[in-house]
Amino acid sequence: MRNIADCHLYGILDLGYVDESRLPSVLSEMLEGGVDVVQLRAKNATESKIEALAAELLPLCRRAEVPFIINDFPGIAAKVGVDGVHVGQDDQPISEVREIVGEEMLVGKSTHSLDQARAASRETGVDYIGFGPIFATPTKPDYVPIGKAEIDQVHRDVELPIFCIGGIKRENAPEILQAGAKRLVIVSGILQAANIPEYVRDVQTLLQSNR
Ligand code: TZP
Ligand code: MG
Repeated sequence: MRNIADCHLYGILDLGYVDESRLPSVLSEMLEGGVDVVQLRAKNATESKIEALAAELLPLCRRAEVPFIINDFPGIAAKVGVDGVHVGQDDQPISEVREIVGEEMLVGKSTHSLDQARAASRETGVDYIGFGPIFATPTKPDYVPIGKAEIDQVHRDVELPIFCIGGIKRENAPEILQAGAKRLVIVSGILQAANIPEYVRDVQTLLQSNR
């Protein structure tokens, strides 16, 4: 299993973009392209549905040795035995999440400003952060975009792996990397790509030339 510090491209299976019947094939294409870490994000699904989907998708990630992370539900993450859980600013405190998932599981936290990123890095039990939205995005409306200007500073201030997120596409990835990003999350860009493996490979090539 890949270490989170060695992960540079984070893909999210967001049920807002993919019908659940297509999840296994879309995930297979993301893995074929070489995504490093995958999250299941299902904002409007029931817990039992998320649990069933996670149990179905986990073996595909295991075969590829790619960490599989569940958004929002530490209880489901623990029950299915996935590799991680991702929580937001308004979810349970990390200490409670850790009580549910234990010490081994990856725990990620969303941050939406430099101050939140610094705070998350001081919290015990956070393994990585998401930092965004960098740009406004329909995937996460109602959030004020951070912009590119603070990407460099967050990498100076925070030692955890930082995944920039929000409005990032293959087309604008170079400018995000130019601004100091080392790791990217792409949701709709990947899920709406005409050729997912090629899209993922192209972004990985950009990320690799940035190291
Ligand atoms: N958190 C901050 S922005 C975002 C999340 C979950 C959505 C990013 O989606 P997209 O489609 O890559 O802009
Ligand atoms: Mg959440």
